[in-house]
Amino acid sequence: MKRLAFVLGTAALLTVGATALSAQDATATPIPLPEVGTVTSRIIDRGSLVCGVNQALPGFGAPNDAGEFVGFDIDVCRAVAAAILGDATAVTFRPITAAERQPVLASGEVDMISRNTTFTLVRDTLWGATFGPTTFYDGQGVMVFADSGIAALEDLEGGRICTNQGTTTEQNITDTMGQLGLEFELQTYQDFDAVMAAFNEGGCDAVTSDVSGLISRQASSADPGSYQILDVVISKEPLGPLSPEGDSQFADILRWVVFGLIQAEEFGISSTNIDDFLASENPDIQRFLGVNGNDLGANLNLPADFMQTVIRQVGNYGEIWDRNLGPDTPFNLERGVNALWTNGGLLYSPPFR
Ligand SMILES: N[C@@H](CCC(=O)N[C@@H](CS)C(=O)NCC(=O)O)C(=O)O
Repeated sequence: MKRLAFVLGTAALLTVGATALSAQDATATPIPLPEVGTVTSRIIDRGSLVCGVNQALPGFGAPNDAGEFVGFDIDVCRAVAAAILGDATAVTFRPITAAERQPVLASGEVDMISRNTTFTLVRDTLWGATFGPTTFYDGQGVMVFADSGIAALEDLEGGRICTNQGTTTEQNITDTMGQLGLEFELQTYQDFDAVMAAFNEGGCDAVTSDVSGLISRQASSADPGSYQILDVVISKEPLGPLSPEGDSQFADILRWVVFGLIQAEEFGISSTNIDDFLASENPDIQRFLGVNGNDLGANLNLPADFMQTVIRQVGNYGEIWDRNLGPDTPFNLERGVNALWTNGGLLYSPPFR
């Protein structure tokens, strides 16, 4: 009886005070909705999201011929801006090297980073960062000249392997070569342009980085056929966006916007067909789109239809993939493990409720 009274009392309170909580959560103790956090506030005040990005990784983050930043990671910044400001173009892109990621996040120079960044325990704790969901499951590979005769890591015994500083890449290659009992010389450079310059001048026998990065470099080079990516993956590199640790409200927005991109693809909701779903009778879709009285957006201090804005302006995960990395691009990447879980991949959004 006591418990029932509690539940009924809670339900009554919810009806009056916290409409943002959905029906499934009616037994949860109502707490005030989160305050707008410091990072979200400064984004709203300046009318623009400052996003730390790559400027040298075509397909993921790089300026196009018109000087506009484009790429898979760039679209993640745009999706967050669409959710908070209602405008996917309200982003100030701040190009950063790998080694600059932690300092610019700590100094508050950027609101978030979306720059092929591997989620690791040390970064999550010591960088003062909160990682969002993984947007691209990757692994570290090795690229050589196609005519080098190098076909396996063993062929790099005594060789020079190059990569850029401030990356997970340095430790992985050192660990792997050590475990195989292979001597090698590691040469590191400030950015990957310098790595490729050294490689092309004969200063390195191989370059190593995330496979996505190697494919990007190979496909956007003058002579892709002159390079060969070895059939070896030496690490797990789950890449995703991150935000400053101090603002959990902004971190929640980032997390749910990324999940929303994935969930939209699972629902089959895209930028071109979204209007067909507005009258859907599926309660999951109604909650997701913020229609029929649903307002999950309030839990994030966002408009009820924030995911509608994101999808209309940026598209779902699959659209973002195709636009930047798909068959009509020089990269033509397979979805592989980056397919939806329903297609045998790893992409899985928790429920929007
Ligand atoms: N995922 C790794 C590597 C990130 C990284 O910096 N990759 C290189 C390799 S493609 C890159 O982005 N280079 C572009 C540049 O030098 O600006 C990490 O988080 O440390």
